[in-house]
Amino acid sequence: MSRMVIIGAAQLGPIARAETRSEVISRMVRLLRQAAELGVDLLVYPELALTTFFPRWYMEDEAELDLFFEAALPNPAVQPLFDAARALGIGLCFGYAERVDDGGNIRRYNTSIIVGKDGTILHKYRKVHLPGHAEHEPWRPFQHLEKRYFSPGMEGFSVASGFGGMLSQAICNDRRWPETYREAALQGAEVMLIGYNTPRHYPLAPEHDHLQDFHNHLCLQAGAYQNGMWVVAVAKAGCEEGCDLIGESCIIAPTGEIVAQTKTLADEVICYPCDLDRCGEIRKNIFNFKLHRRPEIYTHLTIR
Ligand code: CDV
Repeated sequence: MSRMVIIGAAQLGPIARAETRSEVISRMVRLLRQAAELGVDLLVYPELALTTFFPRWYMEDEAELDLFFEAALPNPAVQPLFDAARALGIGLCFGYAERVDDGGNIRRYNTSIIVGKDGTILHKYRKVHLPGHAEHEPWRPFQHLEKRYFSPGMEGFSVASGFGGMLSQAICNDRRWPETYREAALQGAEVMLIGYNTPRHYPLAPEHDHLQDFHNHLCLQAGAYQNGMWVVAVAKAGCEEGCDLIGESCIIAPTGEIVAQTKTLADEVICYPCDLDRCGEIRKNIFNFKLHRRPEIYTHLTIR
């Protein structure tokens, strides 16, 4: 089996609050068709790809909140994306808001899935690092209520085999934490797929607003290099309901080099032929975990 996989990043421009699932899915299918022309094997979309980034609004009404969630996937609204991907022979990765009804006990997660070329779900990940706050903070120009609307994923970082290699997923804020990549790399991950919604304005430290693009690539490139893995990072970008979201979606080689990057803040596809054997350039050498890691010394990480 070939170890070359053409991975695409399907950046989405802003999604309005009033935009329906069908309208969003049509946009996603349009990008999928562009990716097919480029020979893409696996197409990656952003975090919470099916709706606007709703944690920016405070909502008390659960029925209103649930409009942004999926109770099951695939469902009739999302099925056209699964059908088109299967017909074109392309795998998918996308984020969505997941609502679980466990015998009347409702839990909500910020979730992402990888779908194989045959339409089966290969991997599911629930966001571990939930940023923001749980209560309404009216002083902010916009809310970031992930801590209110989602439970943190307790399954942690895991891997799945597919597309000739080992894949893992993380979501947005996870990309800033080195443990994310290392947990996956220690399980053999060769590709990390990450969707994000990152406002340019960070109300707690606005003096860092001009560094948002830099910090985005800084942590993604470090994660790729320090773990010898491909990283595919995909934005929801542009001015969404008055909130500016950064773009610069990119594909990063295990050397830490950006090999493809979007140029717009709108719907846009980029891709790159990722040779999974290139992970060895780093993992058999400078970051040979077996030879050089010293977990017995990292006691603050390994002992609670
Ligand atoms: N969606 C996110 O997780 N956004 C965060 C912001 C709030 C800092 C991020 O890390 O990009």
